[in-house]
Amino acid sequence: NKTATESIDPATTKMLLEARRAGLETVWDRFNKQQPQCGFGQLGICCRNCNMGPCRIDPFGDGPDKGVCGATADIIVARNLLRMIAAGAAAHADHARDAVIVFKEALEGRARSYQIRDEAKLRELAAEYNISSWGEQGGAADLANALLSDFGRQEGYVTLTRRAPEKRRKIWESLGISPRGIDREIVECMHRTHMGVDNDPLHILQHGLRTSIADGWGSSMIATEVQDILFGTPSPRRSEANLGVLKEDEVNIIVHGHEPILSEMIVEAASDPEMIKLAKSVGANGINVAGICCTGNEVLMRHGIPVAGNFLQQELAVITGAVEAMVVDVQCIMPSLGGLAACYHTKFISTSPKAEFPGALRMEFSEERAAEIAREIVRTAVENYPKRDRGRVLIPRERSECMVGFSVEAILKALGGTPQPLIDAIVNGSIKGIAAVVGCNNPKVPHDHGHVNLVRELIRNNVLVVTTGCNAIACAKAGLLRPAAAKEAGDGLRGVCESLGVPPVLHMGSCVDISRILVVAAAIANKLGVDISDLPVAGAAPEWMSEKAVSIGAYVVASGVFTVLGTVPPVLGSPVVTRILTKDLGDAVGATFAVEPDPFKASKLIIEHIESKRRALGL
Ligand code: BF8
Ligand code: SF4
Repeated sequence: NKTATESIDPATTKMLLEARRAGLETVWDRFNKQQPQCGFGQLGICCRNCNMGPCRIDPFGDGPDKGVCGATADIIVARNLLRMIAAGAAAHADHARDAVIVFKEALEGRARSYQIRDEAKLRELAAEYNISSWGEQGGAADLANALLSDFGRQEGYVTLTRRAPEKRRKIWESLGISPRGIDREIVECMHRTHMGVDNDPLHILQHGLRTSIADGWGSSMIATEVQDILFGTPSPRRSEANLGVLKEDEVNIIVHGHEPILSEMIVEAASDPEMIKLAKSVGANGINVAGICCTGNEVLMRHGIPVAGNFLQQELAVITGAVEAMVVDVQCIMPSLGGLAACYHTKFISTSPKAEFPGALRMEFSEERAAEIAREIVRTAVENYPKRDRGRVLIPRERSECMVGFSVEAILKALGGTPQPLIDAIVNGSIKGIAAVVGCNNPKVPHDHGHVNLVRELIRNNVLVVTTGCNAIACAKAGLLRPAAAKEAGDGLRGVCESLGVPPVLHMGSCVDISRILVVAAAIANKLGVDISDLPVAGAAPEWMSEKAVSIGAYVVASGVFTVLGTVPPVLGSPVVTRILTKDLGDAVGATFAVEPDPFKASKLIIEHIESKRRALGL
């Protein structure tokens, strides 16, 4: 049974069988057609950075050991990795910038569909940015401009890096990796990797850390803060996850991508009584919005909108034959969707001025006309409902309950207003430590296998798990985000969860919300008067695939958190780069990367790490 090696999620294996029966190609088929994948690429030793190339290094040592310009495998691998970080950091920076622009336009009255939903957070952020004009007219607009200035900052450092514990900032300072402007670091990545510029692997990777810090403590943190201000800070709520959330008798609209700027408006338009009336007039019982990927996480966290699946399920959602519209913005959207949607009645609707796709119906979004465009999109979906071919509808039954919405504020509230009870539980050992398990799916790994097994092992061993991104969706589908999942946890963690009524795995949001995890880590470190690298915490990305994940991994390690990757990054062609990432970084930033595809072994690495940090703290 081939599908068993492709996914551990029964809804996914069912839909994959259906895809094959119908002769439709999915990501797994294309992955198989790529086998064997290029060994030079896997090892990171091909370079196309100038037109004397492309060059590649012979990993066995009999062929060329340098590119035409003289670049060694170490230089080529380091440069390629830096370009991955640049691309990932750019994705988060552009996302954050767009959120700030909407915030600014909302304040100026141009983006009328958007409001301020969290005034308290707005004031706190203004204080952090030293907006002294606060209270007078224009105070909030000054904050918007101050946020924007972090992107092009020419003096000082990215503002929110101040949230990092002092010891951490000193480490960055001494290594020369405190990030200056967000855009500046990304531009400098491209400059340094141009032919004939930065040619020392360590020096190249240092800049990678700096760029990634500007992502984690800059772009991603700004995106989270501004989205909370505009759409509300998440609080605990219940919902459901997996393809079974699609409805047989309703108009199904999927929001897929990353920016809540769009999905929030779609959610609002879909609940408009006039739209619901229209849906009834075409024979549907209502309008059902469901998410995929991180924009799904955004509306799940804030509104309890159900989530239809994670990254590898996007094509399968179309193959249910029950989706009237798949509405996308940016990031992690497969260009195969247009062709697939054409095999069904599904409208594949692209909305971002930045992202066009073959076979997409273009309904370009603008902040000024946000509500109007969202209504047009919803209307298009509703009017498409009568075209659904009932004979081809196959919605798998699987849907799991979940509890979501654990922002930092929500966690503090659950703890009674202070992190002290959590710290006490860590000190007395009922909770051994905290692991952030995050990241994508990747067809190199059986879908969800890495995620679910790693998380299960960790909670069984009394490690509290915090999650975001596609890992969070995997956990939701596996039932691990239910308070009842405390039964699967070790006795200590179980006791804490049961007394608080929370799950042993806390959904903290989308991938940009990993910034929330940094804030929690900083708060605990500050409370204990230590550095983040002293804490019994770890990170993991069991099925990562995107360049954003590379930037995230880099800033998590640069923040002092040991991180285990489940898929191998393209660095093994350089013994020097591999040694820096897995060893030397420990001396520099107090944390390293490890690579372990087996989730059971990865859990052991994490637990050993947590135990050693506990011992060092005398716990
Ligand atoms: O930003 S986890 S597959 S959806 S990149 Fe993409 Fe990866 Fe999912 Fe979230 Ni994050
Ligand atoms: Fe080859 Fe050097 Fe040009 Fe890269 S930069 S393609 S290694 S010559």
